[in-house]
Amino acid sequence: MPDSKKRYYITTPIYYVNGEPHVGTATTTVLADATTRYRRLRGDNPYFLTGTDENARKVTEAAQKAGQDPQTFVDAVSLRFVETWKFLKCDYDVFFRTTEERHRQVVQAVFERLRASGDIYTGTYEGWYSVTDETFFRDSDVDAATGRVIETGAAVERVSEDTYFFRLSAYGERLKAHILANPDFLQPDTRRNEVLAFIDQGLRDLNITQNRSGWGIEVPGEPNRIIYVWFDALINYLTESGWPDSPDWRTLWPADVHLMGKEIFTRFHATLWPAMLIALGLPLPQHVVAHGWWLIGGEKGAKSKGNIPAPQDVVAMLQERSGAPQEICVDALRYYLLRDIQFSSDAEFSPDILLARYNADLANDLGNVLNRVLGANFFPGTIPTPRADRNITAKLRETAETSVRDYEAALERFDWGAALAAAWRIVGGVNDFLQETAPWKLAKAGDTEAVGDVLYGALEATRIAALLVAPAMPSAAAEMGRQLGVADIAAEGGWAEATRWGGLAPGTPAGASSPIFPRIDTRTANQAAPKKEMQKTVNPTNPTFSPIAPTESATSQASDTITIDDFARVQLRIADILTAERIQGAKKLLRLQIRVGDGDERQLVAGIAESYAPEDLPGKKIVVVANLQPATIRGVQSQGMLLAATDEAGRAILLAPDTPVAAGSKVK
Ligand code: ME8
Repeated sequence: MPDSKKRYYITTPIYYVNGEPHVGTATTTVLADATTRYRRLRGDNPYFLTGTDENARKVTEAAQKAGQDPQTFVDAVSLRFVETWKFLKCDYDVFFRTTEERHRQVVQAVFERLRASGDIYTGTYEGWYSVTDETFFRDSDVDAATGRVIETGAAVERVSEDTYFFRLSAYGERLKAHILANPDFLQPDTRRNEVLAFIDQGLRDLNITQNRSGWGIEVPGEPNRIIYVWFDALINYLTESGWPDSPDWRTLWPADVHLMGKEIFTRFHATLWPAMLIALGLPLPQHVVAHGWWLIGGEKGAKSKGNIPAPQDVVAMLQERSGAPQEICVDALRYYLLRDIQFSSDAEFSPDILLARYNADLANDLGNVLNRVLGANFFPGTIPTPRADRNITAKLRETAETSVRDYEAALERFDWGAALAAAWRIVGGVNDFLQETAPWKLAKAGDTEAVGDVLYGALEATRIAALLVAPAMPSAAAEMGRQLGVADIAAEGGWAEATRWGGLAPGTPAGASSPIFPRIDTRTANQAAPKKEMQKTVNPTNPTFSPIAPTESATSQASDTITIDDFARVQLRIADILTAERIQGAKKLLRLQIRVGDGDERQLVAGIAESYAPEDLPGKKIVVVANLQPATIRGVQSQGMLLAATDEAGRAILLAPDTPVAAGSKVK
């Protein structure tokens, strides 16, 4: 490593190669990649490690099942991870494999040091081992009736052997003191509390060798003993730094953040690993952060169950449905993973929600915002010059500035959902701004200078939104940059400057504009053919894909309450009724032509014929759900739904704004 300065070191778990990558493992890798890209923008010289954990027993069992020798098997599956991360534009600095010789040497060096210091000692282990979980369990962890681990449901085997222990029990108090003194060491708080409770129960010394030979890292000088795979695997983060021999190891160590799913947090990354580091006299990582799981039909998506889709299949489905280029669909998947993965809870992975996010957030909001300005017939072709003495953009500018601050604060917690929500506040701000300032009217009135003020404000705010989006969706942001005439929307190290209002250079020619995320027609979403794509999931042992039974979708498990995010997905808008007519043969229905903002005229079918005469409706303002899946009612297409109350007599009463407000205005 040529750098002498400390780098911002980000890691994902190193994944077991007993099965292929899927949207679960992809989530942590995309979280790490987006964080790396963000840190690069900030000039923090990040370093991103991912890789594979290859010495596990479950890996040899998977190789056996596949009829391959372990090395051939791990080489092939490991390559699938490399390919998948490249496909998802995850631009890591190192792909770490625990079968590398340099790693064996460091693991053995750690073992020797800790044996010399008395932290590793010999004893007899009597208890349970689960190969699925690669974890030792005590009697109280196992359901005697089923012979399975209570927490995970995994099968166990009885173990009784002379072995080596790591003196974990000696480190509980020091670890607790560190956790209490560093509130952002373990995140989120719910998990941190879980770890404190786990330590309070008393940490027990851990069996760290297994009596077998062959695949795995040997105890130094003892070919019949293999070092326990978790003791080996955790050390990967340190091996990469070059410790202990490289003079540069402090350039990477301590790691800035270890990212992972919640199941490997409490027992391994938040207790065993820091205890090993304290025993070695090494500094602890700055942050250890766990996210929740993707559930599939309410159950954890896992490669051992084969119930969770491969990212490539999800992207293929999006490509087929949208017609957008592959890299744009990759960005859409990245967006969904980052936006909807939860830190303090689990979330359902659902193609329906992905499609709803795609249409609402990407096609409607982000992808369209530029087109609304650059595609308008009054756009002059180059970035206009705003007049310095006009403050028409003051509110929009403030929205952009607070959103940048919110985004930064969210990313201090690695909370990409909140960060992206902040970026979307800018996009929403631009749409509101256009609605309020109505540049098309200014253009009609011939006020070119005022049009310039508005267009500059809208484009500048969009540039800042594109910058915030860039770490999550690099290809879409680059395309936005191209349309804005900005050479490098995400220039390395230019964060402070780039987030400042006024970065767009007046006079620069804009690129040709076209919608980046073509809308997906979701009317066919529930039909069998397209859904089949999503039924392809990862086969745990075979590097090809195999279909499995369809799973229940998230929408069918709705509970009574919704989150603010759920509500935010419903786009309520003010609309003007243009025309209204009866539908032949349908007593209750009217066909309405409505305008939902500039250039957005559509037809909807409403069941209000018994309450309103068609001739009374044109000119009325109503509230509509603008992003409702289109439907065909009595052979008439309906794009949206209007809101109406029902009175005691069962009559429909249209909801309307209490003062006239422009069509397209948001209702929230
Ligand atoms: O545990 N939802 O490897 P692993 C969200 N080799 N994330 C998920 C997920 C889901 N349903 N399923 C998996 C190991 N993940 C060890 C790690 S590190 C020194 C050794 C993600 O292949 C999540 O990051 O079982 C989880 O922690 C990881 O994959 C587990 O990967």
